[in-house]
Amino acid sequence: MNSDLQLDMQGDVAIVRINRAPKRNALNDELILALRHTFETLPTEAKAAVLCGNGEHFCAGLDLSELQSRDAGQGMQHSRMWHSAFHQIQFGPVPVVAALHGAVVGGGLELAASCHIRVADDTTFYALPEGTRGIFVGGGGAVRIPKLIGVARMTDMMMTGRVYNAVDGERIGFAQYLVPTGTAFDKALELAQRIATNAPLTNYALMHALPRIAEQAADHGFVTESLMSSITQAAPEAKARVDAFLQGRAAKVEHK
Ligand code: 1HE
Repeated sequence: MNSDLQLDMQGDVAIVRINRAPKRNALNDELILALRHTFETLPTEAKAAVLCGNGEHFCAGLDLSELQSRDAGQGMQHSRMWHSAFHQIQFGPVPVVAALHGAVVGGGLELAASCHIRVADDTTFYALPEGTRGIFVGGGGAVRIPKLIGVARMTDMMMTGRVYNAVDGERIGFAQYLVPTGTAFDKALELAQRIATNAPLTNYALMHALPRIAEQAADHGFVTESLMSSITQAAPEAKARVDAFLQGRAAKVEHK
């Protein structure tokens, strides 16, 4: 394990923490490879994960001190390395909840976008300084970020250097949860613990089938949905959970 990345288990939730606060958790090649390795080799008892950062910021993006001149082929390979690490987060074994605070910028925003749920505290801000640094996103942001906020907003962020604060970031779709300063980790852990109690096949369907279905032509999507629906329903765990509700042993949907 790279010393800039910590993995701890809290029950059946894996806590993955970027531990490079003096450099604002900027991502160098070793950290990217460590992220990939960590999510490839999570302990088998992990049923969900929280991804967070030490210090005042979640992540300042690409470590700019490592930005070297690369020819087109080397540049492609470097970007593809980021893709494969973030792909492992999005399509790995367990749902990942990102706990955000402070800067969530550049590659840090791309990293957050590869997680399944984002919890932001009041200090969070979002930016894509690639635009003003004369570069482009390369960690999957061009694919994932428009799915959260739309092409028009991402274009604006990159062309004008616009920074979204925590409130507006939640409003436009960066984060699903906005919580008071200093509580993003606790909320993310609470959500991950709840997610860990879901039927594994349901979590699998949400991680691996839903994003693909949403991108399929509707006619194909309906069929894939039916397949996934029938597979989950056929599992004994689904029957046990439905029976528990019918016998009054499972929680109702509550509106507080
Ligand atoms: C860094 C980095 C970094 C900080 N690479 N060293 N990302 C950016 O363009 C964001 C650049 N960073 C910032 O705008 C600010 O640092 C922050 C808003 C994130 C935080 O500000 P602050 O005042 O808390 O910290 P600081 O004083 O600016 O930085 C502390 C140290 O971290 C300092 O080093 P030091 O040796 O002088 O102490 C900074 O140089 C260092 N640092 N951010 C390297 N990013 C796959 S493509 C993705 C492309 C991108 O991500 S481009 C966007 C890069």
